[in-house]
Amino acid sequence: MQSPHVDELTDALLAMDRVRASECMKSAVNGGPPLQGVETLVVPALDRIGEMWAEGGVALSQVYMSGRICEELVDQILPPASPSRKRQPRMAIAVLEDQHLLGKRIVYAILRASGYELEDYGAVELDTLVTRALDDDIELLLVSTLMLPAALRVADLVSALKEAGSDCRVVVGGAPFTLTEDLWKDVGAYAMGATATDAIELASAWRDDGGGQQ
Ligand code: B12
Repeated sequence: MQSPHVDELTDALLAMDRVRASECMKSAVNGGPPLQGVETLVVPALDRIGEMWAEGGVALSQVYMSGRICEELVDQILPPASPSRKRQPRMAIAVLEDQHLLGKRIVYAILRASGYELEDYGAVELDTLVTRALDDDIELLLVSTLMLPAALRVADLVSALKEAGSDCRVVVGGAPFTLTEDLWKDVGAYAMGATATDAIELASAWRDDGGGQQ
């Protein structure tokens, strides 16, 4: 469901008006769960701005500033981390060969706020990601990609981990996977998440689903 404030936030972002954007966010959250504000307002507004940019209607600088302002808004509203952290499964999150960091940041913050402990590898190249996941003995690797070439590289990531004898499950998310229904299966991912909430469900389902039984 989309928030009725999406048009207003889109206008404020394109005008690079931080104050109006922040007020809009506050009205949308209005005492409710902060994640809902992000999923129903920030994601659709940025999606719309991305489409406008693809059609030549707005400048890349406006897309960039919209992303930056949304990062600030998300930092302001996401809840603090839970004090009793869940350390299972051993998890990490990364953006693979891409600089679209906002989605990863939200998924990371939401998982931590829900009590999960996980490594944040930032934006990394394939080789670094494989090495770090193996060194840390990661069991659930969350990978965010927003560009198609990066999404296709997940296939190399999955084979490199398998070749090294790892049972690590790779879960993917981001625009290419939401736009092309079966892409996550084609690249050999274990699962795909369309929202940050899906990441929580995937982490909690890990054990019920046979994870960690070796
Ligand atoms: C903001 C933005 C930028 C900003 C990024 C700022 C930042 N700090 O992140 C800037 C201006 C830097 C940028 C640059 C570029 N961009 Co850009 N950008 C966008 C835009 C408009 C929004 C992305 C975003 O932040 N969305 C909001 C976040 C919260 O949503 P999200 O990432 O999808 O994450 C949510 C879910 O997907 C999910 N999720 C995400 N990851 C994961 C992972 C897991 C495991 C799970 C469970 C869930 C999950 O949870 C999140 C919360 O709900 C998109 C349009 C779009 N539809 O995505 C284009 C878009 C991704 N960009 C695009 C392009 C082409 C570029 C550039 C190449 C432009 C250029 N010519 O330079 C560069 C490349 C930069 C690079 N090398 O990475 C294209 C990609 C096309 C393609 N198919 O490859 C898009 C789709 C625009 C378009 N319609 O054409 N961009």
